[in-house]
Amino acid sequence: MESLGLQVSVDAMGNLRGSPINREIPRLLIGSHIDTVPNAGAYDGVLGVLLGLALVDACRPMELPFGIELMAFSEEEGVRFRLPFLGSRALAGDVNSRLLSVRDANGISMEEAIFAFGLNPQQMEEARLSDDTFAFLEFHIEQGPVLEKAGLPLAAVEAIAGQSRVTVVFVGSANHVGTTPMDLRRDALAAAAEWIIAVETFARAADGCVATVGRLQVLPGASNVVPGEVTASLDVRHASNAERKSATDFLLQRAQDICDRRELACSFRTDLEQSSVPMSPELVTAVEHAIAAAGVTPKRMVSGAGHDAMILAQVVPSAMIFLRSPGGISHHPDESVLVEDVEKAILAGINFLEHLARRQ
Ligand code: HGY
Ligand code: MN
Ligand code: MN
Repeated sequence: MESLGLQVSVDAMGNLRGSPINREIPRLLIGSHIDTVPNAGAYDGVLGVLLGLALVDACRPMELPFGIELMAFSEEEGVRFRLPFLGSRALAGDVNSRLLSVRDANGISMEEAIFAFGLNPQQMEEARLSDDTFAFLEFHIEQGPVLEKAGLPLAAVEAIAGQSRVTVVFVGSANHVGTTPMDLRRDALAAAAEWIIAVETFARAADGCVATVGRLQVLPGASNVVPGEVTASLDVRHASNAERKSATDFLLQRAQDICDRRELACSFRTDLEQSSVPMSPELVTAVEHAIAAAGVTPKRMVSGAGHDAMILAQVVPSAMIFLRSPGGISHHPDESVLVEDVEKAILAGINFLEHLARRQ
């Protein structure tokens, strides 16, 4: 960023920003996240930051009537605090004391973690998006099979599917595995396992719905103790908010029914209710034209994965350009991109900047 003449700073939520020196002109924000998931690939998020750098570099001779601010968002995935989009929420002015009080698995609050990192959460207001930002563009890998199946390198994202993240706790009773007869057990892991199959069975039959139990904590976690308590994560996605909510309600009711029959207790904590978010229709059309001008058949699609653009879209017109994911693989070390697709993305990005320049 510094080598491109940008002013580099880290804001109170840990976002790394490269801001144009000239603060008098309107600016376009380009960026994505630099955190990721455990055992991940090398492109989810960070590719969008590097493509932003490449565009700033490529457009230097263009004398654009606007500046480009680069953003490397912190904590988009929500792995540590079970809450995603923390960096982009700071730009949207959506960080409050309740959020800062959320604690990680070691009991450390978000506020304590920010201080420990050497930042000051009291300066969160300064992280808000600057008023003269007129649009946000995020490049991102598709993370699914659609573009590979269509034989296309790029797509314009028209909307980002909503997501519900709920923590479900199954409470039975721990006991000795050798002395407790099967009909006298209240096995929390057996109950959770029955529910996990019910989640998969439901989602397989529900058109356009994906539902996943990705994290399981089993207590006390010894092989010779009947599991007394299981904490499970539920992640439900659907392009329609109503369908997603009814699917989530149905799956939580299934957990309750299974626990009632097995004489266990269960409790739910909703960690995230994120509605589907449309991208700016005008910018989606501009992205389609920019893709076509790069010699690629334009295609629109909905994103099943969440992105910082769904938070930024609440405060500034936003657009996303997807790049093909070979094998449809993501959140896995085998995640990759094709160099020629990255080249097309830069070309489409330059076309998009020229379109914005003509529009200013
Ligand atoms: O979970 C997601 O949708 C994204 O990877 N943050
Ligand atoms: Mn991700
Ligand atoms: Mn991502």
